[in-house]
Amino acid sequence: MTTFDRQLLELLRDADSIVALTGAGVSAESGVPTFRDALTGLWAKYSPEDLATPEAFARDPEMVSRWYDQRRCGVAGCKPNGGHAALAELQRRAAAEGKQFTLVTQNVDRLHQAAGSTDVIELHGTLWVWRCVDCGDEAEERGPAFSVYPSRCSCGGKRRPGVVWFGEELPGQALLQAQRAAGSCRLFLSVGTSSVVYPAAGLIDLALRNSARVLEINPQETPFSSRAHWSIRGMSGLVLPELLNASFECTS
Ligand code: BJW
Ligand code: ZN
Repeated sequence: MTTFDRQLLELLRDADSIVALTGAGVSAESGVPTFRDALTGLWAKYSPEDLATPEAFARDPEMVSRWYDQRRCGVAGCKPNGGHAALAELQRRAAAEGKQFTLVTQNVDRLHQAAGSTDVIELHGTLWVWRCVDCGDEAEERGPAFSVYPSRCSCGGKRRPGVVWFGEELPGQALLQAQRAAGSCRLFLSVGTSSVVYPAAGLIDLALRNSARVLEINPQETPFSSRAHWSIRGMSGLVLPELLNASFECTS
């Protein structure tokens, strides 16, 4: 059983605005691979330049779509874990008390929504929506693996996954909303992200510059660890539920 800092528990209980930024680590305990973990991360086996850029899709749409469709089908078998559930609970608690809670995710798996979180700000899109590169038509794909790669739109155009690749702009409205929330919150939680991909990682900076308290939950150190007010080295699926329970029970 972890003992948490009392000030952190009180802030988690009392703060009138909280932002949580999540990354792939939040879904690791659900069986979704992260990107940069040394042995198990996707980028340990595949090169991001070959798969996660618009140039890669233009060069080899078949390979890129096949890889993303495999990931879509893999995630279909994954369930949210205790970390997702705790963040959904934090949102419900905040709503009941008339407080602000904003969940910003870099994840493309929609496991937060599966756990009951609402109004999730998706900075890097989602694996579940595919978009025609010619007419822009979007469709949610929850079915079995595609039979043709790249899959085709009714207009004949190639369809790409609705994720944000390197060098692509993030969805403007989502980024703006996330920046506004980060720049005005009291407590910022950075959970399961290596904090090396921008502009998402810049949200932590924005929160720090506006005097928010920052809690990081990650088994590994990140470029922001030394600036976080609290750094908990652990797995979010275990730490978040314990932390939430402790803050519920905290009386002062
Ligand atoms: C656990 C755990 C457990 C394990 N519990 N934790 C400024 C400075 C430098 C570079 C740039 C900059 N601004 C822009 C850039 C370029 C680039 C960038 O940031 N590059 C850096 C990598 C150097 N950014 C971009 O290109 C972005 N676009 C952009 O800026 O456009 C500008 C523009 C303006 C106008 C016109 C046009 C363009 C786009 C970034 C898109 C990122 N896309 C990806 C792929 C999505 C699709 C897919 O799924 O394939 O998003 S890359 C990948 O990284 C994915 C993730 O969302 C993202 C972040 O990774 P995340 O979530 O942090 O995962 P990991 O694996 O890195 O970390 C996991 C962590 O969990 C680890 O720390 C573990 O320890 C921990 N962990 N188990 C808790 N159980
Ligand atoms: Zn089309």
